[in-house]
Amino acid sequence: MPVAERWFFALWPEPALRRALLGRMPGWLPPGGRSAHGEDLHLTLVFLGALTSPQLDAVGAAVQRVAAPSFELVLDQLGHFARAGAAWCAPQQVPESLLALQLALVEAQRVCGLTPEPRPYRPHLTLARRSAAPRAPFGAPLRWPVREFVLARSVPGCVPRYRVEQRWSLRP
Ligand code: 2AM
Repeated sequence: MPVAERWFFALWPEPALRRALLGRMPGWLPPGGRSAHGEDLHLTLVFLGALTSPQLDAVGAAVQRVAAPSFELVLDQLGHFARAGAAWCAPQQVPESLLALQLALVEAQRVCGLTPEPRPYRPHLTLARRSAAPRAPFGAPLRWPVREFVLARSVPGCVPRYRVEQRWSLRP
């Protein structure tokens, strides 16, 4: 059976931040893991999973009602989800605006009849899978001015693995 495309809302780093992350990853990550492709680096807001075409249309319409301000993220922390074997980076301080945006998108998901993820939201960018924990310090914080969010999908069997399908600007 073919693997279904999976959809998710995310923050997608600009090329300069992507390059900065990629430049540091070899120093951060222990050998042996599977590093993310540079173009796949992102911070998931809401995981939607497989969607039918009508569900996709409904999600697109519901998101038109989301009005959220721009904000800045300061990436300054490395971590590891041991069960998933995922090494990640994240902001230690999670801005209220990020949480408000994430909640608004969960609400859009809910009004479309989709079931939100029951686990608590832990914003992060996955750097590598099948990885041990990062051993190095983060180094100087990386600032990320967040001006938009995106709807992306996984493309099974492809590298890079994810495609951005739609973008929405945040209020200046
Ligand atoms: P991860 O990087 O921590 O695995 C696409 O799969 C994106 O959605 C990934 O960033 C992934 O987070 C996230 N995601 C959240 N919940 C997921 C789930 N139940 N299954 C797969 N991916 C999920």
